[in-house]
This record gives sequence, C-alpha cells and structure tokens, in this order.
Amino acid sequence: AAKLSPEKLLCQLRDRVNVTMIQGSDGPFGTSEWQQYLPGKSLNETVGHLGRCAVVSSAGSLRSSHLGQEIDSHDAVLRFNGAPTKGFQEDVGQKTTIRLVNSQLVTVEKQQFLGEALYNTGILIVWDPAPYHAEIHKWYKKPDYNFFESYKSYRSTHPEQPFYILNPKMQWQLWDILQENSLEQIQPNPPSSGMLGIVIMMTLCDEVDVYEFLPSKRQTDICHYYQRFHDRACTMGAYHPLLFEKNLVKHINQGTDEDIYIHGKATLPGFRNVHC
Ligand code: NCC
Repeated sequence: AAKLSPEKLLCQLRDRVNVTMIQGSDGPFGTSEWQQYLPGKSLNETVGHLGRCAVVSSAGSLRSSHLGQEIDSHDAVLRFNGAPTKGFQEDVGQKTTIRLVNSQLVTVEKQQFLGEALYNTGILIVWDPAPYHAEIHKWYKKPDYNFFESYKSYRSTHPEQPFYILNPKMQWQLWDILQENSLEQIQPNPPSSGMLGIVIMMTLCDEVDVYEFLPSKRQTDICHYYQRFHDRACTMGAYHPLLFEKNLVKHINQGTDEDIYIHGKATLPGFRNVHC
C-alpha cells in the first residue's frame, strides 16, 4: 500500500466515509415504535454551522495541560464516554457540545449512564462495533452490545436531549482507508471512539483542533486524565487500531510539530474546506 499525499487522503476521507445517524428510513428502524425514540431533527439541523471545533481525547497527558480555556474558546467541543469536566476544567475546559459514547458503556455501565448528570449535557451519540461491512439488518439482530433497550430508556427519561445512533457503516469505510494507508495488516476491529469523533467533527465544522490524540511531551502511561489507572495500551491501542489512526492523523495534520509537542494539538480541516 503506497501512502497517499495528505491532500489525497483528505479527499478519500471526505468522499468515502459517510457520516450519518440512524433514521427511520434505515431498515429495521422504520417501525412506529422506533419513530417515537429517534430524534426528529437531523444532527446537522441540531448543531447548525460550526466554525472552530475541539475534540478532546481522554488521555492522561491532558493532566496539567492548562488547555481548558483554549478548548472552551471553540464553537463546539466533543468529548468521549465518561470523560468528566467537573473538577478538571483547568485542563480540559467545561463546554460539552457532543459526547460520543460506545455501546459497551451504555450497556455494561447502564446504571451510571442512566443516572449520572455527566451525560445530560449536550448532544449524545452512541456507536456499536458492527461486523465488517455488515448490512444494517444483520447488525441490528446481533449488535456487539445490545444497547437498544438502554437507549430507549434514556430517550424516555430525557426526551428533549438530542441522542443519535451512529450509522455503523461509517466505521468500516474509515477502517478500509486506515488499512489502505498502512504498510502492515491491521486486525479487523473498528476504529476507536477518538478516531470516529474526529471524523464526525470534520463533517460538521470548518476546522477541527484535536487535543492529546497525538501525544505531547506530557505523554504518560496513565490511561485517562480522570483516573489513576496505568495502561500503555490506552495510548497505543490493543483492540482498536489506535496506532494506525494516530499515524493517519499525523499525516493530515495542518498544524505544526511544536503544537503537537507542546499542546498535544493537531489541526485538521473540515470537509467543507477540502477541495478535491
Ligand atoms: O478510553 P476511552 O476509549 O474512553 O478514550 C476515548 C478516546 O480517547 C483516546 N485516548 C484515550 C486514552 C489515551 N491514553 N489515549 C487516547 O488517545 C482514544 O482515541 C479513545 O478512543 C473507546 O474508544 O470507546 C474507548 O472506550 C473505553 C471504555 O469502554 C470507555 O471509557 C467506557 O468506560 C475502552 N476501555 C475498555 O474497554 C477498558 C477503550 O479501550 C476504548
């Protein structure tokens, strides 16, 4: 696999990765029951036109970064899973516009998900690892984690909060591009929430600043900025093809190496600003 130029790679991402949320027109979701639960407005309508956006990874290296103010200066901020802002504002900011959560959290940590105030701010999006390029009916019958009941419960108790289900076809369209641009064989597991969130924001925003996805000088084995747990796999990847994701983001980064090293910041163009 020959590596594409950054410009060509951006075009591939723009043209081949279809970021959509599940709608009533998507096969098994076309029932009257699902119509009560799926949001009426599209994600685009809900967020409007976004200028500068921030994606905040959950990496331990955000600790003592003092990036909070800079992160909050963006029009929109995307965070992941159970990553808190309370108590960590100085380093990660306090604005949450979108929170991308995986289906494991919604299912296995259901009590926390349904009960903790952390999840009640901003727009929620849940995603689930689908079988490779599986058709939507097949995925619906056998999701990796059966989060649908938990999704419905959350929608019933928080009907005003926008909460979307990411169409699973996106993860494998993205994975194919990761594989085509890597010299090694990648295990066929879907990209991390981090990589999915980056591409979601590239579809919604003019410009995307990604924090501590490419590790700065603060790189550490501490998994999350909000926990004491140490595991190098959090930064390098085990299940998710994290290392390949990071190589790809490094390749298309439009910011400086100094911004990565000092601030842990990579700057990517929104797809609106990619001209092929
Ligand atoms: O840890 P997690 O990820 O929630 O982190 C969100 C995203 O931040 C980036 N990250 C995180 C830590 C780190 N040291 N470096 C990083 O670059 C990654 O891009 C990551 O995706 C996930 O991707 O959904 C993941 O979720 C957790 C866990 O399920 C949730 O936190 C909910 O508890 C997974 N951990 C476990 O299953 C134990 C993790 O593998 C992937």
